[in-house]
Amino acid sequence: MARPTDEQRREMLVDMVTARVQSQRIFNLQRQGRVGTMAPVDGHEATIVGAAHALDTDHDWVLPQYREPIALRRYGPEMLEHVMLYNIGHPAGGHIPAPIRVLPYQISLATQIPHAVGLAWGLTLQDDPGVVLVFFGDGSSSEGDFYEAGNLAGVLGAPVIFLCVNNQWAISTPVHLQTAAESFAAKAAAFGFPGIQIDGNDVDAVYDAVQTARTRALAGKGPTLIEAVVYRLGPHTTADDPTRYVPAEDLEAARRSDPIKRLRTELETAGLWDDDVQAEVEEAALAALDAALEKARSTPLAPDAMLDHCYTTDTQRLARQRAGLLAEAGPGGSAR
Ligand SMILES: Cc1ncc(C[n+]2csc(CCOP(=O)(O)OP(=O)(O)O)c2C)c(N)n1
Ligand SMILES: [Mg+2]
Repeated sequence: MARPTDEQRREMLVDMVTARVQSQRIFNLQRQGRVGTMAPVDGHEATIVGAAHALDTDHDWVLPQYREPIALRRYGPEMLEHVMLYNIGHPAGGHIPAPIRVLPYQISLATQIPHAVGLAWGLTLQDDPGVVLVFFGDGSSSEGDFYEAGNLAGVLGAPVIFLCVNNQWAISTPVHLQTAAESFAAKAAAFGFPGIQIDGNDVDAVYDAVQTARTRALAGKGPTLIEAVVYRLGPHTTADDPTRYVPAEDLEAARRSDPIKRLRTELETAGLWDDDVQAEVEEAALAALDAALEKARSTPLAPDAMLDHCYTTDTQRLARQRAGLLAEAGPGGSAR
């Protein structure tokens, strides 16, 4: 079993606390009308952070859905800038500059999964020593893209890790209405590669599962499907009222398994964490968030920015539209 060191576990808790505090602040900013709709991270931290810490940020790629980017701090401070640009609706939030190996937010369910397989197969063709980890939800697993991508990955033996975050809900659809399968992990049998179910609130279990899958992928043995079982502790998004459908007793039970409480208790017992550290981490997280929001708000917005990052070079139609937008804005024009 690959076990993280004490120092890694401490770093993981820093990332988990940072993500939750920042996510809660962004939630409040939405309530003030300062950012758009957002999906809180609460309850998913051990899975996202544990996975990120098992990867090599210099070589391995991460394709998130929409709940993960705030917890991918390990990939660099640029991630928070991306999150804030995205949250204010700035077109620059649709792109993460190199060398960060993380793709932008994906709202259209499951489309990141075939992208991950293509990217992973591309790495193999280029003899690039990296793997690709793709996050998707229990709800996304019902999309055709998941099955097509899983099948192709199995056939190609692509170096990809499918990480299904089973948080029990797809908005208001509970897992028992999502699938009649015994588990999401069991679906790997149809693709011809291993599928394992783990406790996604246990950062050590996530770290171990991702390390094992990574080693396997790098050895040319192909993909792994990991189902991380967690519980969505917050609303689906700022546009949701979960009190209408989440049973209060289930939520209460899930709160007792809160991944942050769990790791914090363990680290406190080992003398590696205390209230002062907690306060310092929270303060630094909020300061970083304020700075990233400020930076995002002052990022210039070119009138034709929405056409950037669609293609490497504009198609003829895009080029015409770009010229039209620039002409409309006039010299030195801005979209704001
Ligand atoms: C192709 C597509 N269909 C429907 C939606 C609407 N939608 C947005 S989030 C969501 C639920 C997704 O659930 P899950 O994959 O479990 O992720 P979670 O929100 O639980 O993290 C749905 C149905 C969408 N964004 N894209
Ligand atoms: Mg879900």
